[in-house]
This record gives sequence, structure tokens and C-alpha cells, in this order.
Amino acid sequence: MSPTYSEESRELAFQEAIDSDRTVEPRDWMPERYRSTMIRQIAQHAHSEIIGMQPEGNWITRAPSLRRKAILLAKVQDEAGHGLYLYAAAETLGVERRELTDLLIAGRQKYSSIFNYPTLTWADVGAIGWLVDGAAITNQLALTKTSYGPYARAMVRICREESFHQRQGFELLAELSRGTKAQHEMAQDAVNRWWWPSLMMFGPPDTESPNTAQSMAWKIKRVSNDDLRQRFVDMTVPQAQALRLELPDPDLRWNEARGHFDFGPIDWEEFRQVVGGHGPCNQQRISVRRAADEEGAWVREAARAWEGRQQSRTSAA
Ligand code: BYC
Repeated sequence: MSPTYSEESRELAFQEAIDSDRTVEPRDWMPERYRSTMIRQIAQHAHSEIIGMQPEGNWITRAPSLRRKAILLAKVQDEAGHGLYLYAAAETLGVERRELTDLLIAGRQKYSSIFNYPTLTWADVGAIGWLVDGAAITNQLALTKTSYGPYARAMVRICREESFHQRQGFELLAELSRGTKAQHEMAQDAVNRWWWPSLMMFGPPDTESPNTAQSMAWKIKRVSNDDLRQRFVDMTVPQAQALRLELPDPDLRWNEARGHFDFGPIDWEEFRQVVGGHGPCNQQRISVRRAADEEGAWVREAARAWEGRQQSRTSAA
């Protein structure tokens, strides 16, 4: 159905507000497509934080020292917190966390491709912190300026916490890289496996990204997928040199004319497979999430019963 005259003028006024950098707040009028795009992105982001607890969480019991265990516990707990801020931001758009969790478990909403890869060794915890959190911060720093107020504000806090996460990953890998030959090899192997999937986190190339043009016009996205990917590569290459680890790309070299590092072709077929549910760990991630939801049902029920009792006490008083 084409928009009515008043809808059209409202859309124009909305776009003008966006163009003059006003943030959109929950009670403001917004086009239905803006609302659904925002819900899609925030939900995907929230699910990524919660599913992202699994690959690292698997190493909590096997951390090599008490110090490392405490750091990893705190990091995984932070991810749970990020998921909660994000589900709360989505709720301001009129969608319940329960609904979003059901869509995730039913495979009808996405989460980041990166969390469908396994964590095979302890060095993977370092590679996730350094590369995956590094990629996440690059993307999320741009999102602190996104047009939807509650999402932008959640990003500010999340970015502060993510930068600790990135540094702990760097520090962990630095220690392994400077350690024994076997430790250095383990760090290198983890970087070899996480590098390309980290570049895929930024999404398909701009020319093949169906959502970028509209999301840029609404200032949901401030920087395109390819530009963010380039920013991440430029930031990470000198860090790899400092770590004395190689990035597994023979085409990676400084391009004086562009003022950026060139890098080799990304295997987009692998990305499509992983996003389409055929990555190494997709089934495991969803079945663990489903089991956690089922096993936690009694806690939610007890909380609701307690809340109901408190309410009836208050109204009786
Ligand atoms: N994985 O038109 P496009 C973290 C989908 S977690 C899966 O470019 P858009 C952390 C995309 O959804 C960090 N799917 O889309 C946690 C779209 O599908 P639909 C998570 C992907 O939305 C624990 C289709 O492909 N960060 O920090 O304009 C431990 C076409 O793409 C991916 C966020 O979620 C992908 N990588 O741009 C450590 C950031 N890429 O829905 C760390 C927020 C694309 O049309 N999200 N797709 O069927 C965004 O910034 C944007 O949504 C994206 C994609 C840049 C990811």
C-alpha cells in the first residue's frame, strides 16, 4: 500500500530530522520500516552477545590459571550484560525479549556468523578477544552515533567494556607469542583460523549488502561494511607486528597511494554457508541456547510468582 499524504509528509519530516542529526527516541513517530530495521539489527546484535558467550564460556573450567579464569569469567559475564542492555533497547521499540528469544531459537533471526566457529585451544580465547572484540569495537564505535537514541547510548557503555576485552585478548596472545615454541605456534594457529571469519563479521561487500543504502540514509549505519572492514585491517596489521604473529594473507601490503593496507579476497561462499546455518557449530550453538532457555524456565516462573505476590501485597496494603 502506498503511504497516504499525511504519512508521506511525516516521513519527510522524519528524514529532515535525521538529516539534521536529531536522534530518534522511543516515543517519536517513525516509519514502520525504520522500526523493523532497528528491531532486526538490535535483536541480531543482542543474540550475538548471548550466543557469543558459548565459545569462550567453554574455556572457563580449563583456564590455565586463577587470574585467567577470573578475567574470562568477568568477560563472559559482561557479554551477558551487553545482551541485556540490547534486549532492553529493543523493548523500547515494542518487542518483548521473550519474542526475540523464541525467534532466535526457531532459527528465524540471525546472530553474528563469527560465533559458529569452534574454540579449539586456549589461544582461541586470546584470538577472540583481540580480533573478534577488535572487529566488534570498530563496528560499535560507529554505532555510538547511530540515529536511534537507546541503541546509541547502549553502545557507549558496551564499547568501554569491549576495549578491556580487546586488550585482555592482546595481552593473552602476547604472552603466548613470547612463550615456548609450542605456545607461539598455538597462538599463530588461532590467528590463522580467526582472521578471515573476523573480516566477514562486517557483513557482505557494500555492492551486495541489501540494507546498507537505506540504513545509511536513516543514519542507522554511519559507516559502510567495506569501510569498517578497511578500518579494522588498518588498525590490526601493526598490532600483529607488535605481537610477532603473521596474518594469514599473502596479499596483505601497505598501499601508499590509497593510504590503506590492501588485503586478499574474502571467501564469501563460506560466509553464505555459515549465515545459512551450515557453519561448523551452528546446530550446537542453537541447541545449547534452547536447552538453557528450557532449563531456566523454572527461574522465570519463580520470578513471576514472586512479582505477582509483591503486587498483591502492595494492593492489599
Ligand atoms: N553474521 O545488508 P547487510 C560481540 C546479514 S557481537 C550474520 O550488510 P546490515 C561479541 C544481515 O543481518 C558483535 N549475518 O545487513 C560478543 C542481513 O540479513 P537480513 C555483533 C550477517 O544489517 C561476544 C544480510 O546479512 N555485532 O561484539 O545492514 C564476544 C545482509 O547484510 C552478518 C553486531 O551485531 C554477519 N557477520 O549490516 C565477543 C553489530 N553480516 O537480516 C564479541 C550490529 C551481515 O537482511 N549490526 N549479516 O536477513 C550491524 O552493524 C549490522 O547489522 C551488520 C550487517 C554490519 C552486521
